[in-house]
Amino acid sequence: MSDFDLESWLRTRRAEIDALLAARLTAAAPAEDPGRLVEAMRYSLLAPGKRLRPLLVLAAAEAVGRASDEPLRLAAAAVELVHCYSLIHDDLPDMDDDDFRRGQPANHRVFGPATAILAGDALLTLAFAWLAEAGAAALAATGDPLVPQSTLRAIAALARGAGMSGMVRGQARDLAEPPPTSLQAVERLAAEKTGALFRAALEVGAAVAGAGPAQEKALVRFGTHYGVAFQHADDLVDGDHVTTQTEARQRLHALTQAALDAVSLFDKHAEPLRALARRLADG
Ligand code: GRG
Repeated sequence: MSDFDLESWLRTRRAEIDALLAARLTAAAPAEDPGRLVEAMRYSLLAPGKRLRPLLVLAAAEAVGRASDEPLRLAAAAVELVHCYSLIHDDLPDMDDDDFRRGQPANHRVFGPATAILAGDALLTLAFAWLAEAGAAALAATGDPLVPQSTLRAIAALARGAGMSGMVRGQARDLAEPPPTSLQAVERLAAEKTGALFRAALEVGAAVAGAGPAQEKALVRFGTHYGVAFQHADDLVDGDHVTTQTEARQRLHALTQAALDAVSLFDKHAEPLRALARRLADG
């Protein structure tokens, strides 16, 4: 058994991501912030979230042996921006119509739906600016000629996970179709709506860290299984599942094991990734 201390790893990495988000999204003076756009972005982004997706970017990069630095953290934070946008839009009256998020009134309840839509739009677009900026900073710091290519891979992965074949597709399915009634349909929806962004997090980490093809494939498999397992875990907490609790629990454990198996080729540097998966299954 490894003596890796997940709690300490999480504390340090979360604090780094939180500090980066706060510093980068500096408060604009009210006169320079038309319609309280930046205030609305900060309101949701800096609210307490678990920062799971950026943590998975960092853990994937660490598995490949890449130490955490500012460009990597910026790329990780970009995934949190996309996640935060999706939560703001998901809570809108024409979507899930939720009043609370991250322990506070939903963005549209404070700023109104129009500003909430724009805050989400601005977070989504900012994510791609940060990925590009992370690549430029890594290139300037290292001169590594492979950086432009890995940056493009990261940008493409995040766009794919967020967009029409990933999270947005899942959201469209959720709105357009009756709720799924079979385990297979539940997991297809989860893979798109929730899993695609987790998978993208692993792909961003792999790309930025310069993972080789076998390493990248392993990390993508981890992300795919982890994403669906996360949704089962979330549904179990919410008592929100169409299958039996027992079946949901079995699937959570099977998918977690599949995620762990996927990264068996890595050495101890993958301990954060493994510990994050174990923690999901342990609740
Ligand atoms: C609006 C394009 C668009 C997509 C919305 C992610 C999503 C799709 C909707 C969120 C609805 C929801 C609550 C799904 C359950 C799984 C989930 C994504 C939970 C929230 O993620 P956490 O627990 O949240 O990581 P924090 O706040 O900790 O970051």
